[in-house]
Amino acid sequence: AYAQSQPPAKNVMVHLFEWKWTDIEAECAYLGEKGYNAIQVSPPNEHAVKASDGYPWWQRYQPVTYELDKSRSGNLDQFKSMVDTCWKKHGVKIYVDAIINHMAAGDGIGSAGTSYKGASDYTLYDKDSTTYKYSNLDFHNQCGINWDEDVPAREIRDCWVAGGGLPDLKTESDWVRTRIIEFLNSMINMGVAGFRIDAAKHMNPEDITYIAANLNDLRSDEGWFYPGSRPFIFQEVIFGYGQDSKPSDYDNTVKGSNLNVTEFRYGTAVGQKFRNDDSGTISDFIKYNFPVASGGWGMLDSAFSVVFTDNHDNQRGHGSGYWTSEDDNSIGGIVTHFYDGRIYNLANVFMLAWPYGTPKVMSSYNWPRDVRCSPSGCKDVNDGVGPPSDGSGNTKNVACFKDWVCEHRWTSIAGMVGFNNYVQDAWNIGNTWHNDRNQIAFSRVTPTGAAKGFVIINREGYDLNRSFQTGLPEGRYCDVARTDYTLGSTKCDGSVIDVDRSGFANIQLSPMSASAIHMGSLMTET
Ligand code: LAG
Ligand code: CA
Repeated sequence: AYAQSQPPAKNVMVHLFEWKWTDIEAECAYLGEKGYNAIQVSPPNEHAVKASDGYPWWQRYQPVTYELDKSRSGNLDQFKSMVDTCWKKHGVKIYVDAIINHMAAGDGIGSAGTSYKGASDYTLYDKDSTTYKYSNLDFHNQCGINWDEDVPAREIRDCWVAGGGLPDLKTESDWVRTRIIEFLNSMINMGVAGFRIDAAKHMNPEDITYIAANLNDLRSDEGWFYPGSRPFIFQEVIFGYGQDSKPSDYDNTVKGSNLNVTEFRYGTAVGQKFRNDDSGTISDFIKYNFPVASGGWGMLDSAFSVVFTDNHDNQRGHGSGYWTSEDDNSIGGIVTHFYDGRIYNLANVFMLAWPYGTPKVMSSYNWPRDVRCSPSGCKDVNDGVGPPSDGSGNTKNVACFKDWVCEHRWTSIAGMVGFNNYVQDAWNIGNTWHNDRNQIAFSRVTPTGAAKGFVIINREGYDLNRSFQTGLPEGRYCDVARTDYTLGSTKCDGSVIDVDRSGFANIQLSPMSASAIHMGSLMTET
């Protein structure tokens, strides 16, 4: 008899892009049940309001103050309540998207009513009769990054990003560092468990390691984290060929905790193989040893990498996204995103099954994509459109599968989160199979050779019927890629897979679908 095991660890994050705090708080029950470890939330501090641009999503990447009351996602009480409920009731952590490289461009009035003057006057906090400000002393001289040339790292890091518009903070100065540390600690003290460091590529790695080293431990009072827990930090460093500020400059360890890096090369590779552009098929992952624990395919070590099929930038042609040709439907770059439908679904199944990095699931909203092409390339003229709103920049409540795409609730993706948890310690692959084109299968195997999960992906326009060696113990398993399965349940309202006493299973897969079973979806013991 085999006892139904507990998952060894939780590792999957979801980015609830532009969701309001109240909606996230409500969603945490679902996320906890499915086994999600953490949520990346949109920047919570006061930001620019760009009414004349139609309240674009990117206004939140222009910080005005470090006050958390109020951003487009809600006010301070709602933020605190979300952090509290998600962790204490549902075991889901909050990671904050932290914009610390720069401040808002130009002059204006922020989302909480604070006025600012670009690069010369920002009132960060006004607390306990002490006012903390950034003045012109706190910014680098204005210069834009000229990507057309061999750009030295210093220029990438000290010049102003976003076309030279965003005032670049002197993150090397004590004053600036202290303000940033206070800002991040204010959130740690509320129970926040980690940070995405936006535009990390545009800061010196030593500035980030200094800030990281001076952050508080996570909260450890009753009901919070183990004493001595460090924040999970992942730095946004977009890999660019030949560029001087690169991911391997940032994979540091501070106080025993790895500072992770966004591994954009992963999403590019997964997009290329799954989309079947000119760059191969998904069999290549098996044939050419897609990275497992240590790097390969140019990527960092698994222990330093945050991986994703797409993110809020490259799904709409921002950030690393780039345009190819008019007949390329991969608008926003060669990554795959929800517009690709089943291809995207399968790419996420692969990401959540393969033992590399800390996976991040993207959860998007719909927008009226409108791509216009010219000889110099293509652009979505609606790439700035913000979240579903009332027309005055007030975000609507989430309605999944309508204006909000909710990829994290797609059956296969949600089911694969549990798979990923249950196979955490099985960080090798085994029982590999491929058809030299777009069908693959593999087991997740522990260092001592025990299989804990098995997955098959059929990204072809025809069926796949075959007997597979799964490596798993005999029993009846719920297929978590095709069924909305509740972990630990003895019921499977969908497709089951029987593994025989020698570990074989007959599997029938229709076109563009996947199957996955794991020790946590074993429903019967024999
Ligand atoms: C990033 N990486 O280092 C993100 O990948 C990138 O998407 C962020 O820019 C950037 N950091 C700053 O946080 C986003 C938009 C930009 C937008 C910027 C500031 O992608 O398009 O720039 O946020 O809101 C906007 C306008 C620009 C303008 C600039 C300054 O789109 O045309 O020059 O504001 O006014
Ligand atoms: Ca900088």
